[in-house]
Amino acid sequence: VNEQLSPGPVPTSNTTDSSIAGEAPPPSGELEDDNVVYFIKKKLNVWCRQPKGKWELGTIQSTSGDETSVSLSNGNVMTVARSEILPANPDILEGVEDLIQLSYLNEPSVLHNLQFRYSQDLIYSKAGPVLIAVNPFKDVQIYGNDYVSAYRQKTIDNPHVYAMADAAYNEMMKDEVNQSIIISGESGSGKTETAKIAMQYLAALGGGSCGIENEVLQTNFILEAFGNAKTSRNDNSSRFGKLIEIHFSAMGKICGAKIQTCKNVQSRVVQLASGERSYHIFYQLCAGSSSDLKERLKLRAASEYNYLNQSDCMTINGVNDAKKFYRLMKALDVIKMSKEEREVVFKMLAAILWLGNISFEITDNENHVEVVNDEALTSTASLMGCGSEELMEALSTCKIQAGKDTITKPVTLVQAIDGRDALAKFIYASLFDWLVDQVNMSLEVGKRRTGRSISILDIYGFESFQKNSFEQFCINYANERLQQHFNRHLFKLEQEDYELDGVDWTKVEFEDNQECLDLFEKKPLGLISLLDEESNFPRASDLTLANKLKQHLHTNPCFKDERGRAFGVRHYAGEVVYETAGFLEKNRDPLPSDSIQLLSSCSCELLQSFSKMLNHSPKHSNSPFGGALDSQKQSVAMKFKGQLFKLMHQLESTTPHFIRCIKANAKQLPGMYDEDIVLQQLKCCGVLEVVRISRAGYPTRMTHLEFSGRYGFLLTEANTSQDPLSISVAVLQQFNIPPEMYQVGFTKLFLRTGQIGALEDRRKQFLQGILGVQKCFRGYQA
Ligand code: AD9
Ligand code: MG
Repeated sequence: VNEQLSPGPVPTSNTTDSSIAGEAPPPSGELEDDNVVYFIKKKLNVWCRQPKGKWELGTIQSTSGDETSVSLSNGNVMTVARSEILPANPDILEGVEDLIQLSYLNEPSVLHNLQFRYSQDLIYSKAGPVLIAVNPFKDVQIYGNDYVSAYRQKTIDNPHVYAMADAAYNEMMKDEVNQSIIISGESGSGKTETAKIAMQYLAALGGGSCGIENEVLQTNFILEAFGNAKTSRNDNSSRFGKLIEIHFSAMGKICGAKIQTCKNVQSRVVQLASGERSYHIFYQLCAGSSSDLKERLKLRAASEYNYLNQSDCMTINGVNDAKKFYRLMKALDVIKMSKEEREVVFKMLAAILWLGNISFEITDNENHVEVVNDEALTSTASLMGCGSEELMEALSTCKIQAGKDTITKPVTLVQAIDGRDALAKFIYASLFDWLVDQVNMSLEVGKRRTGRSISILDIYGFESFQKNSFEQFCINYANERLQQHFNRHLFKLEQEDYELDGVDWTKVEFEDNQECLDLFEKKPLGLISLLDEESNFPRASDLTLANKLKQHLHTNPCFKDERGRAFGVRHYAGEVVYETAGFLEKNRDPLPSDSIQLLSSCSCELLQSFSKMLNHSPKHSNSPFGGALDSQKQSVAMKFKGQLFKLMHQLESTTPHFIRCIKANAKQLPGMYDEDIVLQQLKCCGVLEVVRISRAGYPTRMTHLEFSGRYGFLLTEANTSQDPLSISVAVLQQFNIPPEMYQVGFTKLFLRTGQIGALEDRRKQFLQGILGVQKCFRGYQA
């Protein structure tokens, strides 16, 4: 036996028992009655839940009935119920790269393993096929050209985004199957950064002569300027979901790309919470444009615009908006956006800012208003390319169809403000979509064949707050869809592995979330259909919506009745209570017909085209302000569902690779690991579910050769056969591993959780025994 196997002094704990064969079966899964004795005897570590919920390491001293006395590593002894104790992993498994290698996959073990790694800046780990990325909130020296080459040449193989991108690339080149990298996680967990890291790797690998890889990377600056904003949880929060599909040539070089986006409500343009900002581009434009441009746009400082100064936050620590604007211009150069087009985009942005400064004057005691004729009005009108009079009329009156006649009526202050804001939101949303189209046109390179693409999805993760509204409703629905994709793929992988090796996989349980998806999608009695139906009733309210949902869905097992205007959904990641306040309005997201007419009459061609995209003729609308959904205008939920289906459809034809981003604390600080926050995310992003699926199956897989090589020498009775399979089986029998704990495949052994840890324990004892003998022997020689 090679002495190198055990450097340093031989530990004396756990090794007093030198007999190997004929022991009680090693522990499996949770801590059961027989295991407790085993744990006491072996002084094995356990996790003990503290009164505040934290888990501490310790060893069991004694047990009586349900009560167990535990000696904690901090020196204290405490008595707790058996349910408060979970088995901990043997030391050799400390900080393993893949959680699946752990003998015990319980929550404290998983949390501890990630923390152990995080404390050494090992921010990436695996949970079976899933890559877990824990946000370091600081620069970690594991990126750049040297690392790209190292991962390419496989001189490093520990978990990394590069390793995953490399696997996707290789698989694509080898099998000509489209691949996808699906990144999820909660706000601020690092999805967008991770997506960029993956793109950098692919650009380095697939960089060719045409420079399109640079264009692909530059799109990040453009989309982030227009789609990201500072929120309370992330200074650079993406307010849209993004799928970028990168195409490769037969030589493996990037030859084009396509971006799809998915977003729900855009209220940020007109309304800001304290400490948050609007989209970066507004501040960048105000800070970075030249004096010439400023003059053409009639632009002022950001602080002079109501849409921006309503929040107390105008700048971001460490960010120079003017520099960012300069950077954006360079990116626009790369995608070859013309000077004229740029000018129009900036005009639209300035028009939105000036719109927010338009004010109203109450003219009678019914709160009817007129638009104040000031600089804000004239600036907006000139930027949009319409007359001040027309803009005034569109914002302060509405037309109602009465038989054959059209009657013009003044609107109230609330209606006027809503109408003005709706126009601003609409222009911004359309501008964003138009920009994505422009980027796509520039990335498109000829006709491509499928089979050689890698899509990267960066999408908001599951959200559950104190108060959850329509935004969370849409986001969580999207995550439910993604989760299904994830589960099905994972299960398929498991199944394939078992089938390939001739193992009976029907013994593996698997939970699908189809029921919850049905709750959202079923027609006519699903959440989205019912919401749309209610949005069509002009007299509907938050309460009628809540009642309607309860009336039709209370028997659904995923639906939960809540008091008043709320309802609950049992998501895969936990239960969420949604407040219906604002649901109808956000789902309708109405744009007054007068505004649509105004847009179509503007001399700005871009605005005209936006109005056409609505496919919405004002003549059909009989309720111009905040009324029912127009029959031709799609509801926000339906549109969202449509975009989501398109994304999912595209992903379904790819081989997925999953990355789950985790943020270690809510303060965006380096070096701080908050167990509660991490645990909650592990649950939400389905990592514990992967672990659960694996636990239900046979997570440990070793070839007969590996297994017999590692444990064969422990056999007490000489095995005459040299065949790895029969040696492996003899090992399993000698150690009394129960038959339900393993399966023997054609090439591999499949073991349930906990089995390998116990075998390792025996192996270690044996080796230490031998080392002890060697030391004695050397001492004797000396
Ligand atoms: V949101 O849902 O769009 O609000 P993301 O996209 O999950 O969110 P983002 O990628 O923007 O989070 O990361 C937030 C911040 O974490 C970044 O601005 C970085 O400061 C920090 N971060 C994330 N990943 C890394 C990393 N690998 N190395 C260093 C990182 N810093
Ligand atoms: Mg993001």
